[in-house]
Amino acid sequence: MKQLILALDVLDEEKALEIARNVEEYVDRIKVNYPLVLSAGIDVIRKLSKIKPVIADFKIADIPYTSSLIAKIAFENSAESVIAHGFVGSDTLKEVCGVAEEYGGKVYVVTELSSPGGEEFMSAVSLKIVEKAREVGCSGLIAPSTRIERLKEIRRVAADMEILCPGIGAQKGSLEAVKYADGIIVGRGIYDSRNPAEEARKFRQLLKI
Ligand code: NUP
Repeated sequence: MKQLILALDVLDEEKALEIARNVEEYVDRIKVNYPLVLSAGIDVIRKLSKIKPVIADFKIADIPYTSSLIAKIAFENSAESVIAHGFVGSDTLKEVCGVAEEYGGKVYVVTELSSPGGEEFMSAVSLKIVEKAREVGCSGLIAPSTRIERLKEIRRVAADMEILCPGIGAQKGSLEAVKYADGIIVGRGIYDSRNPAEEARKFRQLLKI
């Protein structure tokens, strides 16, 4: 079954918990990012993880040692998985995957950002990033729904890996991404709508195709 992942980029903890409870019936996991964690504090991960497993989207992109500390903090605070950047190279990815393994957690690697700028530098190396991520033993990849041709390429070389796709909704990514992804990540399309539960229900329906 393909997954629906809620990207919860709101700034207020109460609001975040309220939205998470409203949509819990329809979403598989919740992804937090810096806006929420820097405003509400790291403990918000633990609180949300009582509702659904939490992906900590810290886009880890540092030297191996510093990256391992970031991953450790995420897992110590109940994150189920972390997101790391791939362009940093295999030493950092190896270190982060090592930490994840200690906690029984997962690591997803960003191939190329879904925003237009992702094409300026990252598209040129994203297939190499896929190879490195696989070599190191990372669980999965983040790939754009906003550039279907790139997503297809990434799927082609990563047939054996889990792929999560952001960009559907506010970034106008294509729903066709559902065909190539194991899960979609939707933020504003759900939490900024008048009725987040209803929007989440519709996305859940789409994943059944
Ligand atoms: O390439 C990426 N694109 C992207 O949008 C990698 C990501 N991790 N994200 C994240 O997905 C982004 O930081 C945000 O948290 C979420 C998309 O939110 P929205 O555009 O659906 O509101």
